[in-house]
Amino acid sequence: LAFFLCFTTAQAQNYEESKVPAYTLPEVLKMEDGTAVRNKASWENKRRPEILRLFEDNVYGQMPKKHDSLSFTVTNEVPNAMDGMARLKEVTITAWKDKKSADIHLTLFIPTKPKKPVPAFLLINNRDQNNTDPTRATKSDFWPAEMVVDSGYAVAAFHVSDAAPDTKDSYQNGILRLYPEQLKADNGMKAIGAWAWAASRVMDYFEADKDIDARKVALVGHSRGGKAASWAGAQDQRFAIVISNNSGNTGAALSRRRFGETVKKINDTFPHWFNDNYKKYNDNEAALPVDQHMLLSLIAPRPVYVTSASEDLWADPRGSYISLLQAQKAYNLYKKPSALSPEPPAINSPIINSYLGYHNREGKHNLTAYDWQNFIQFADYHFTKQK
Ligand code: GTR
Repeated sequence: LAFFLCFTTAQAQNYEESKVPAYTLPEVLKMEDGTAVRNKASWENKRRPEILRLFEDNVYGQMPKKHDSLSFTVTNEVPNAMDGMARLKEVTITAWKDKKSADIHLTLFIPTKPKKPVPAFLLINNRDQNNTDPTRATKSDFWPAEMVVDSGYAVAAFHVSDAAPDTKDSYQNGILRLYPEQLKADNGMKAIGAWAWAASRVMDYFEADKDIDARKVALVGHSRGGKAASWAGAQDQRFAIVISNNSGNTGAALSRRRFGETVKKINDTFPHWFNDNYKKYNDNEAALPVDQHMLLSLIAPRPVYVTSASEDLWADPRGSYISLLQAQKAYNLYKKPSALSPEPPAINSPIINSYLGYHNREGKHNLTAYDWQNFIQFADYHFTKQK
């Protein structure tokens, strides 16, 4: 019994700052070979591609660039949705490769009032499908579509299960049917990569929809969806703003802190999220050639907003903030102003007027109306007020 107790203590999650191990983060602005990165050109041509490849190979898996064709079918259109406030479009985005196809179902409300084209918010929905009910019979603060539309933005969502169902036995049954070679590769894409891939296909659709200002799309994801949103926004520079809500381990939080969820824990519980190589870093974070501050740095110079929730220690609020602070090094190359202070702000004190934004909401792990209000403020600042 003594041995068993000892064993379980060793495996228990750490929630104490004093027990965070000493760690050294890989430098955002230093190449693998030790060369310093001093300007935008070497960042964009050398370090950024290097970091992307390190994340593909060691964490999220490859991002397949090629499909044979893509089609967009509007399956339902309601001109006077939301009591006349919005036009509803339900769109099926179909990707084809080697005679196989996969569908992403998009729900999109476009405000009727402001002049077109409009900026948009896109949510990667990882929770109940009813959160994005197109009929609005069910409403949810997880996707407060009326509030977003009322603020002058189009609001869209797709569900992760279209891209990759969220279980280890079924994740193959989405877009991975088009890319079977990924299932065999140690650096092959799995569910999180597939969700990010789908977000980029929605961006392809936005570029074709004249009602949408595709240069002003803010991508939002919560928790596992926030990991996918961060990865999508890191690679696909068409996303103008990236919002990583309570994304935690292998999202915004630093893995080396081993605070709350750890790499081993996430790989054991969700073996279908990250590539096979990532399992080598179970209880071995120091060997990772990246940490999550480098993921956020890839979003530079585009605005990024990270959130935590005060009771969501599993997702390491402090580690998410330090990660954002470290990512600032890439923003500095572009002289993009940041209002981050060395210590995290108080609870419910959002940092909005900054290229790197952050809040720590009072309460539990969730995506709420409070979070969305701040996302809208952040987008207002960057899309209209600041420019
Ligand atoms: C948890 C998981 C987290 C986070 C969360 C969620 O079980 O450990 O990494 O993704 O689920 O998606 O709500």
